[in-house]
Amino acid sequence: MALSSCGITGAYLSLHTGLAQAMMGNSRMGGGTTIINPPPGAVFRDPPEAVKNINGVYELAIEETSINVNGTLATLLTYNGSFPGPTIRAKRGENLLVQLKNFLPHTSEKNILGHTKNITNLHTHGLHVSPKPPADSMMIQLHPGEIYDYNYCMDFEEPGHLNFYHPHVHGVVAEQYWGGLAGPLVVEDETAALVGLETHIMVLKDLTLSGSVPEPYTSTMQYMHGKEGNLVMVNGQVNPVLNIQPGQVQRWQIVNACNARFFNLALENHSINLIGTDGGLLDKPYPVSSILLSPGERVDILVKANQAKKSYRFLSLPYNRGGMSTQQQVTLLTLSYKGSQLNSSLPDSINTDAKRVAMDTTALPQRRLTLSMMQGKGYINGQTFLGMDNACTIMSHLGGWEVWEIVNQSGMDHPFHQHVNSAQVLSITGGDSAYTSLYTKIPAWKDVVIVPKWGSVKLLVPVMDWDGMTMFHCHIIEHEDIGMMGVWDIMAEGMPM
Ligand SMILES: [Cu+2]
Repeated sequence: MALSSCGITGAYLSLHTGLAQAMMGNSRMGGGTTIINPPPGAVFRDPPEAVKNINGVYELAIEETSINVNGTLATLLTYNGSFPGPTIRAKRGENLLVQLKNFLPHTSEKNILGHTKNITNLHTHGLHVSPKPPADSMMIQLHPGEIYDYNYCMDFEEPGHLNFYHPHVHGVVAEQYWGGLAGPLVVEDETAALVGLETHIMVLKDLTLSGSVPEPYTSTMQYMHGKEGNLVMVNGQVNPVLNIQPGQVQRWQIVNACNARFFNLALENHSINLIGTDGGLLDKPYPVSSILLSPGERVDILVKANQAKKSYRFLSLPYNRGGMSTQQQVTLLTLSYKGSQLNSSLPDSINTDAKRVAMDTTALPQRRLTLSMMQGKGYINGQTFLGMDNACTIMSHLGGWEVWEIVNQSGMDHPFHQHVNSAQVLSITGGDSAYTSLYTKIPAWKDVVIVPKWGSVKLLVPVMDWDGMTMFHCHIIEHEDIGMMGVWDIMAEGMPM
């Protein structure tokens, strides 16, 4: 039996919507869509920049911190006291050094899934780095009080993309992520095409507070649904005001760091010019009127202030991700024209290396991964994740290409994420036609792709540069915690399968 819209949803939905309306002064429009349209808030802030210590190491301390969340002092989980975490920057060819310190309280308390709280680690989502210790290994676990020195060789990294870091200990990720733990990780550009543009990082994150703490997980249904917060924030701010000069072009690097909320991004009266995706920069700007951004996905866009001199809302338009979610229209930020006229133009060309891979795929290894949900658990090929040695496991040989078909046997969309290697999208069945026509045509590299409800996706997956044990999973974080995750065992060349 797969999850579909069901009778249990009513009570949760009315509570959810009621809370949102009470806190935000929201209204409802036709077709069951809730409008979250808070008044313009404070001046937009980029996340703080992380600073290396004298040894060239980024130190990240995970701790409970009192944070002003839309006027309420709340205890969140933070990296270095910041919500979202500070921006880490790295370059191709260097070694990225990060020291992670778990300063969470000692506890033997278990969550409702039966996993011990406050154990954590670091996943560098989007980096093409080794999945072995001391790099992006999911087997590293830090108990409270423990410190770990991560070292990521960036020799094979693609320049010019926004990634992010967050915890990845199975069973407790959703709570830690919901509690505040996510931060941006930029791989610097090597193109001259974007030099001099005013650039902003936008970490999209939602949260519902219960008193002064993030609303706790109290039911399996919350894991099945995935939590969506009634506060929808950009860099921890509700509807901040970002100024732009008339005629100016700005670059926005955006990551969806929500547990389960999908965005359908649109800027009133303006085109969005897509120049980069999860895995790097595109060959040229692609103008779109709106673009879906599921949990874990990133977009790199250019916005040109070519309209009348006033304010415009950056919105998330209604989208039905299925299951039990309501459709919402959310105002994310307000773009305010201010200052003297500029005459900036969009670049014609961005990344001349960006190409769609032209390859006869018929002789490549073909894999089929089916995603399903049942009775409080998530499954891939009928197996729920119970550990690295007890999960859906695929074995690949380093140095080749593969075709993965991801099939969704449930009534809600699942954003499918594979670690280490980004892929190109060959085809998508079902879902949003604009998303499909975009990602099956442009030279994009993706590590998260929406697998539409009852639909499927085919990916062309390179297995390059790094061997070791890594993961693939649904990036609705709750679904990962209830087992919609598998192991990708990449064998070094010459090793027998
Ligand atoms: Cu999912």
